[in-house]
Amino acid sequence: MDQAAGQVGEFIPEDGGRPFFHRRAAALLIPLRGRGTRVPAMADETVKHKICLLGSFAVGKTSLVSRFVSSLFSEAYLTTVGVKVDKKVIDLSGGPRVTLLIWDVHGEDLVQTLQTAYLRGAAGYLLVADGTRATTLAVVRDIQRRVNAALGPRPFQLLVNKADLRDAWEVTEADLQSLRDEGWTVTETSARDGTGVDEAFYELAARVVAPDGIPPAGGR
Ligand SMILES: Nc1nc2c(ncn2[C@@H]2O[C@H](COP(=O)(O)OP(=O)(O)OP(=O)(O)O)[C@@H](O)[C@H]2O)c(=O)[nH]1
Ligand SMILES: [Mg+2]
Repeated sequence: MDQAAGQVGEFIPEDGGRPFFHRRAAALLIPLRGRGTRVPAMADETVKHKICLLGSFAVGKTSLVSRFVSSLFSEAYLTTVGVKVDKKVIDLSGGPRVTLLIWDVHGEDLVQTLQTAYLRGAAGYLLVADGTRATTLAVVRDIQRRVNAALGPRPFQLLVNKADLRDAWEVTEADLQSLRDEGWTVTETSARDGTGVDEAFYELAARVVAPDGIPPAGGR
């Protein structure tokens, strides 16, 4: 993973969490500032935010990341072992340039234990369900409860994936409406044809960088 400094005087911890101030770098910069010297720009000045993709196995987490980061899709199913970290720099309209560190965590079901170590430092997360399997919706509900307990409130949203197979969906509109009624933001996506994918990542990123740090209603 790229651990280059995000902003001058900041250090990005290994787990991709929020940057903290690096005293040694600050000490080097203060004399320069005192003489009115321009502080040289560093190569990568974006703010970095870690987000996680969480959900049952085979719902399409890896495929969604691949669609978002590389505009690619594969029919092949290669289960993720552990975690895979990708990076994408995005420009939020009217907002800052942001580097998303995207943690694609292996799938899990109700009987497994969520690896909370993967969550450390996450600024927000995407829950992923598979519209063709209603059980995957129960899984994300359970994951959300556990992430909330582990991390505290963070912006999140639900992606109900495989929208290109809409005719074969077990998940009903009523299921999704009841989640919306609870304040969840729900987006139907297809990693296969790209439906909703960019929108979902950009919307989460916008919430993560919300100026007051408080996501709009529905983001918790
Ligand atoms: N039709 C369709 N198939 C999809 C879509 N997204 C993923 N798939 C397929 O679903 C299977 C699983 O996709 P993955 O992206 O590997 O799923 P995952 O959630 O990362 O799985 P784990 O790593 O095991 O947790 C693959 O065969 C993909 O091609 C989609 O939007 N539509
Ligand atoms: Mg995967």
